[in-house]
Amino acid sequence: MSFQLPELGFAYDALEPHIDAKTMEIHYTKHHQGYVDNLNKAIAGTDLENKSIEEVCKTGTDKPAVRNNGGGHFNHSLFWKILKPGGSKNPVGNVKAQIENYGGFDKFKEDFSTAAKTRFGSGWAWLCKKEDGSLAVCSTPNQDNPLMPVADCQATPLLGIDVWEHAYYLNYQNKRPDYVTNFFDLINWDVVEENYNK
Ligand code: MN3
Repeated sequence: MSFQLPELGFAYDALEPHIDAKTMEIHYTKHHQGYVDNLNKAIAGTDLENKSIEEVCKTGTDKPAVRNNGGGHFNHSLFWKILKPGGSKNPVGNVKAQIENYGGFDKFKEDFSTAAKTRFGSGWAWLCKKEDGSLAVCSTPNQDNPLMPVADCQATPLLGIDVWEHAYYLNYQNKRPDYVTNFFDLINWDVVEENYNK
C-alpha cells in the first residue's frame, strides 16, 4: 500500500482572500504531491509500507527522507482538514474546555501566533494534546512534527499552521504575521475537536 494525496475537500479559491487560489493549487498539487511521491519511494520495500502515517512519523524518522517526506505528508493532510472556508469561529467541546484550562482563548491565540511568527525559516506551529489530555502550543522546524521522537515537544497535533514561505508568499510576501492573523478566520474547530477525541 502506498500513500496517496488526500482529497482537498474544497476548491482552490475557497479560502480567498486569506489564501489565494494559485498558492492553494501549487501547495496541494506540487508540494504535497511531492512529499507523497518521495515518501513512497523512501519506504518502498521496507516495513514502513504497511504502517499508518502516524506510525511512520513515530517510528521511521531516523531516515532523513522518511522524516522530511513523512512529516510533509502528515502535516499537510492535517492542514487541509483543519481549514474551512469562513472557518467555524470558536472552539467546541473538549477542546473548548481544555483551552479554558490552558489559560483561555486569548492566551492560546497569542501563544500560537507567537510560535508561528517566530519560527525561524521554514516550519510549523502546533496546538497539541498531551498524554494527560491537556493542551500545549509549540513549533517545529522543516517538516518535523510533535509525533516525531526528534521533536522538542512530544504530543499529538490537533491543529497546525504551515509557515513555509510556499504557504503564503504569493499573497503576503514577507508579511508572515498577516497570514498568521488571517489563519484564525479559516480554522475548522469541529475537526480540531474530532482530532482531540480520536
Ligand atoms: Mn507546505
